[in-house]
Amino acid sequence: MSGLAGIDAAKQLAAWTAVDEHVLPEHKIIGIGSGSTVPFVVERIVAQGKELNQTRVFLPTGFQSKELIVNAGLTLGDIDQYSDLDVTIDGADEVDKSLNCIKGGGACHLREKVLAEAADTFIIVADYRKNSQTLGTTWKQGVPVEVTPFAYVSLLKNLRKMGSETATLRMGKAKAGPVVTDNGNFVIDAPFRSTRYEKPDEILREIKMLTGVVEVGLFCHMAKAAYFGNEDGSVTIR
Ligand code: ABF
Repeated sequence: MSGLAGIDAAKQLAAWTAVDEHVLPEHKIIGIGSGSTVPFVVERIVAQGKELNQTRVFLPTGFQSKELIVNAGLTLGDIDQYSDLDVTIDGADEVDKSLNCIKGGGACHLREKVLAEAADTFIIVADYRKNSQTLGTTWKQGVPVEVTPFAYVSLLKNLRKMGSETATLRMGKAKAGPVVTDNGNFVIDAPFRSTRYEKPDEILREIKMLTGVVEVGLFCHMAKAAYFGNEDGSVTIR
């Protein structure tokens, strides 16, 4: 490892190990996720060599991911043209014992889920802070829900009725206005009581049925494996 400290070293370890095991020479159509661990995924892929990477196409899950691919000199692909991916690697806000994930802290979860579903293999990379038994243990911000702006007020009411009493519209850093996703939508963060997270697929289905919901940041039964870099320089693979 390149001498990074603490959490960054853990992210790099998870990313490098996952790439070494799941991005093989025969893998040509590759989905690149979002967040702060994924840059280490791209650096490891670049290290596999220019010649091999010239035979590959890389699909982004949002603006940050696109910039990563372009700045690394990798070939950008479009999901319209490359709808079947070999592998997608992405970060997560939290992962439970069954590899269900909360994703969307970066408001990219719609495109992340599209690329995760379109891939033969979907892999999660994260540092040790994301490795939980049950969702909601460390990630307290709630389930990210991408919503159409027209419906956000009614959705706040319906999510609160559903048990997310503190559901809130995600505001930009300057609080000047709501976060707007790459798809032109808003995000509502919907926290639930801890017991509800024991069946994340039930929360997912209930939220998804609400009118105005575009996508839910719960990825259930999708990841094939998760790689967690640990503080002691080891990696946990689940
Ligand atoms: C992304 O990874 C998002 O879904 C999530 O918010 C983010 C968090 O991961 P990291 O810790 O790598 O920034 O895919």
